[in-house]
Amino acid sequence: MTAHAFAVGPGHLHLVVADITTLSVDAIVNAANPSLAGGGGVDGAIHRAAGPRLLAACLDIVRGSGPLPTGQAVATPGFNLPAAHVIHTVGPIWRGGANNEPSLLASAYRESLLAAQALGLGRVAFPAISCGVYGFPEELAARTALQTLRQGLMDALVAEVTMCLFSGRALDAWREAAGTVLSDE
Ligand code: AR6
Repeated sequence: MTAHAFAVGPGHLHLVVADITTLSVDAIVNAANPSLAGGGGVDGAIHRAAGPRLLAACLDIVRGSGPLPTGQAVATPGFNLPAAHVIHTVGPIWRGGANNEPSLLASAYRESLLAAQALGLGRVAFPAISCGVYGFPEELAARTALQTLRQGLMDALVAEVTMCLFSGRALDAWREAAGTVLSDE
């Protein structure tokens, strides 16, 4: 597994290339949609690996509280995953950039960190939210995410964040953004 580590305030941020469903962290973040009913991409992979109890837990949440708004986050158990918890968040669909997309993406990261903090979870892994089907440009997503994660680590919301990328090309883009947003360990 390729890994790059950065010290950020009292915590650490790692960039890795991996399948997020294999990571043994306290929580993995799911790039979901408001229905929490599963889907393609990383959402589909997480539901397959966690097993059917994850969908049941998600549907319970939507029955109780309604669809999850873009930029918000909610936690469930991880069921069959090595991660104990899944934090479901909804990133923005890219519609050209003039529709609040960067601040909604920042909110998805920040709210996920706050959900982890509320459960006392120290180690959280994120996929590149909105960078697949939702079409967010990778370089802008990386800068926005890393600035938000940097602030969350400085605020000690969690101790360790892993950005779990899915290709060498994505890793290159995130490394370049990290060079401007973070400082090397
Ligand atoms: N591990 C880590 N990253 C992954 C994995 C994996 N197993 N699989 C895909 N990725 P996407 P979005 C990367 O489309 O853009 C779903 O249908 C992928 O390469 O999963 O937020 C939901 O239900 C990309 O970089 O999420 C929503 O409807 C990143 O994960 C919608 O897609 C995100 O791609 C959400 O779209």
